[in-house]
Amino acid sequence: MFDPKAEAMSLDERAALQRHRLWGLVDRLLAADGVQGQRLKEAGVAGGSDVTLAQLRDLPFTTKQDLWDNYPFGMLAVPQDQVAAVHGSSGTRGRPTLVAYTKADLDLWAAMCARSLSCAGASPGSIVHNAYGYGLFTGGIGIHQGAVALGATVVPMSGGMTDRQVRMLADLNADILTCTPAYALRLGEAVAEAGVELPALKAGVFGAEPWSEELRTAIEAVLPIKAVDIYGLSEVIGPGVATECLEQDGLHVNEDHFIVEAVGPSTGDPVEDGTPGELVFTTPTKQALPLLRYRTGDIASLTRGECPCGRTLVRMSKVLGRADDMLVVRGVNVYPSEVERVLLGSGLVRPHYQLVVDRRSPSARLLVACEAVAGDPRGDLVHALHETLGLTADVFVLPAGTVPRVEVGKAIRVVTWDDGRPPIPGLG
Ligand code: DLL
Repeated sequence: MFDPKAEAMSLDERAALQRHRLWGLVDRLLAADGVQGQRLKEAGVAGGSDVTLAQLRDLPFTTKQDLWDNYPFGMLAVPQDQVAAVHGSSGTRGRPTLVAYTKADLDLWAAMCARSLSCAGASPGSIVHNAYGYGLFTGGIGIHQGAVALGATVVPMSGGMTDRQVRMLADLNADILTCTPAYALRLGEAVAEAGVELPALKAGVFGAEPWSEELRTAIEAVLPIKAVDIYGLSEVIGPGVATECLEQDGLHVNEDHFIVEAVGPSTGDPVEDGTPGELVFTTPTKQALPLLRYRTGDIASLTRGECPCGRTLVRMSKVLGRADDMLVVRGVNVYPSEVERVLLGSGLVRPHYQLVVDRRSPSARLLVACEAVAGDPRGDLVHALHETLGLTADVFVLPAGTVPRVEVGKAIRVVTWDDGRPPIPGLG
């Protein structure tokens, strides 16, 4: 563990720490008198000492809309000259979301990412091949700072130029690979094509997009590693909010800095542990952009109880999907990751796929483009999707190597076909 005292703390001790920190956060938000402070006042909160941990659930939520409404710096809780860096989400879904960090926030973020890398077995002296994109996106620079804080050697590859990535992986003997899961798969394929062996590589820390257990199996089949999941979002800090350890049984949430709740996406009321809900985070120690009960839109369940690794942190399940990513096809609601599970779990297709929602007529159709391992799996896949998910889909088998691979950025699992030519060739 990077910080055993914090990660394996007794539950009572951690609750006391959270309470103390929450108190400080409420006071800072009230003093900043921004949108969050004003809502607290409207809710009758006059100071941090008014709020216990159990009362957190009664405090107002913060949403992405608040960040947009106050774009770019309207939600700062420190003077702007204390901002050391800005980052943001890729904004592929529309408007960019910008977040700010003080120097202390950057140190916190580095420590969180160092914890994540340690979760995967990295240690001082490790060589971390970092193929997350560098730039406004938090993946590249976040993991980079974490590797430095850990005392590892970081290779700042960023995404793309896959041939060069394979060369560097082999030449520098990296033991840890960090990138999106879709790119890990592409790299695995490229390593095999190049006929290269990577005996030093031990683990991969993959996140920034949903990925199923079946995709994990596919990645572990093409790379000689244990693949662990890392979760985070720019608004909360970036990568390093939660990470799986080598037990691969849920992601440890760094709840001494990110207090997590799961709530019903439509009700906003807490759901029981073990039940999927929308994750909500409070950031009691962040300075520039502290958030109270931030609604992520990400759906996952929480589990408490000690892990064999010794961490006592609450665990979140893999993210099932985002509330706004759910597909509604002929009355059936599914997350793309559920379709992924069925496709990859069938063993009939290669682990590259693309979902296309055909909206050219009023009743939308779901088209699934994939590559067969052998023969013609269409009938079996249509049946499996219907049996498992109740989903009616049309399956298209494309020639090997023609389903688009992700080289840079997040995988776009679903595209829409509104009119004209199909978004990828080969769909009838
Ligand atoms: O994706 C931060 C990150 C970078 C996490 C590298 C992990 C590794 P954003 O670009 O702001 O930040 O996007 C955040 O991505 O709300 C989720 O919907 C999704 N997401 C992030 N990690 C996971 C994951 C980064 N492990 C949004 N599983 C989040 C599923 C994930 N979805």
